[in-house]
Amino acid sequence: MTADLFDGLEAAGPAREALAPGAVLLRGFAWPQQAELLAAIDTITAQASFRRMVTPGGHQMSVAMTNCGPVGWVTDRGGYRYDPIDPQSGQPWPAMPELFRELAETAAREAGFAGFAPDACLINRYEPGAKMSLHQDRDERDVGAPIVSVSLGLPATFLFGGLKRTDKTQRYRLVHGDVVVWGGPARLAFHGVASLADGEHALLGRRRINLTFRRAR
Ligand code: MD6
Ligand code: FE
Repeated sequence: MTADLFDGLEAAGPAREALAPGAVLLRGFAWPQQAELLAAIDTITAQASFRRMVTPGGHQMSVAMTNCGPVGWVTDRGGYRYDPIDPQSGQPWPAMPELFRELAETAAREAGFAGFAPDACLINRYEPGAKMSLHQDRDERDVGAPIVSVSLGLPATFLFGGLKRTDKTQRYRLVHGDVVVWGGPARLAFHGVASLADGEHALLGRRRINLTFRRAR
């Protein structure tokens, strides 16, 4: 019985995988909190619903987004920014649950970035076919702080490249409960998510949800 469980873990890869200097994948790190995370996401999205934002270039994103915390990442025809107000409701974003803050802080510490205090949590929802093109996360004032990324629901292929858009990318499969921490020399690496394959997740159905925690200001 125990052997079977361990076989499963080994099949998913080692518990800790270095993607690059400064970037580490912590397999299953959010697994113990999964039920509370999903309940908190439901509460947040009841107040600030998922919406597909428009890029400055006028394209509607395939990924639906919302936020919690003091500031939220938004995009519209005017550009990308962190905003304390949800433009959809005119209200502040829902508060960041203590559970979120703690998970982000402990994952960052585990990866060698002690003292991470996120002020923004972007919540991404992928349905089959949704993807995120190669980009850098560079709208944050202080790129000295890492980013912590939590994957829930359907598996995704994460693309991870270098500091130049044209650098070769590597592919990693991220599954429910995996956490990627990303800072230091990797902080401005290009990355993206390949078109989500269809499937059925026991808790989330035909969806992947990703939380990314940042120190934005
Ligand atoms: C996603 N993640 O996994 C999109 N950015 O849905 C990101 O864009 C990302 O996972 C910076 C650091 C980690 C990430
Ligand atoms: Fe990103």
